[in-house]
Amino acid sequence: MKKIIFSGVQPTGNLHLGNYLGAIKNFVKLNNDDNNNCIFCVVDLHAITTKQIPKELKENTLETIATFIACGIDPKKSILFNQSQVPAHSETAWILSCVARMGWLNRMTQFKEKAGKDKEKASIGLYSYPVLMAADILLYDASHVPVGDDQKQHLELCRDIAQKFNKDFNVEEFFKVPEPLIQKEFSRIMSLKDGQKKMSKSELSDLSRINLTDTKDQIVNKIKKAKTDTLPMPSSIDELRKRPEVNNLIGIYSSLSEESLEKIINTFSGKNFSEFKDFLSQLLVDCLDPISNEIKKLKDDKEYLNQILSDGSKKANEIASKKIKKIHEIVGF
Ligand code: AQP
Repeated sequence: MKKIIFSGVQPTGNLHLGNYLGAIKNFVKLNNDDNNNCIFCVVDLHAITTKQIPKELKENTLETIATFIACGIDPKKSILFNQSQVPAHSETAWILSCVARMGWLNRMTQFKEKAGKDKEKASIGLYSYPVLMAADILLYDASHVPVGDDQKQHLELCRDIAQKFNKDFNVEEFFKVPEPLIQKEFSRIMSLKDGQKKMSKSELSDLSRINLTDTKDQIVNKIKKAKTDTLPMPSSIDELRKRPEVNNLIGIYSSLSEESLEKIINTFSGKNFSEFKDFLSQLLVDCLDPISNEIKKLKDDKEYLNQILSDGSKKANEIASKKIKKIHEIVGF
């Protein structure tokens, strides 16, 4: 039996190094494994939980697909589509929102972070975002969901919703309870300006993130300006853990080079930050330059990208429409 892998990315702007190291790099590995059937979704319904400009949303959807392919996901092996083209996602989300409990959603930290102080003005969609995410995953009987660490809580909620639906309607194992696939190390890449905040597309300052389409000069400049502290490079893991910004930069280095933290610390211990930053910039440029060139090339071929979305949506609709039909029967429609 093949594993069914499902994950989504919001088309809310330039994808960044956090999306790449926390999620997409893992998607590529999973896509390359013949034991998996992978479904990767551009979650445009999730994107509109915060304000989007329609023309930009369309462009960002194509850019997200271009990024998937540029990073190494093969559209012939994996299903790539956008969520809005498969109506069963919205419909299942409604049904599941009648199963999920307010108390469960009230605990979601992402809503609290994204809604900020003025929760009264946040959209209802932003609040029920994790229920839609559960619908995405459960519709395809996904066994595994590769995500960054920030989505861990939402996945736990998805598991709770699946179990409650199965129990409430007495349909044991109708919804498969999915397993999260979260990398052990560096599953949360932090902002270059604040080691306590995650790197994010919606953060106002572009200096806080490395976009996958950044030029060499932009990368070098952002790493040069990345926040550190006044101490020299750390000489032990214990010391590293107490310095969030430095921990983040060395973590990025380790994740890209696949070298252990110990080895990196030994190499740079006691040296100036500028020396380490030069190596890190070079590593980033070597890794991201081919991806960024490919994204730019693919973005010019809108016909090709639209064709991939249309083919992927057809395949996804075939799977999802069978599942929603069964949901109707179970619920009593
Ligand atoms: N900083 C991060 N470190 C590790 N993984 C991350 N992911 C996002 N940020 C980081 C992972 O990338 C996948 C796609 O995320 P998303 O675009 O659907 O939504 P998000 O988590 O809300 O990402 P952003 O960049 O913060 O977007 P905005 O600003 O639009 O909300 C997910 O698997 C996520 O875990």
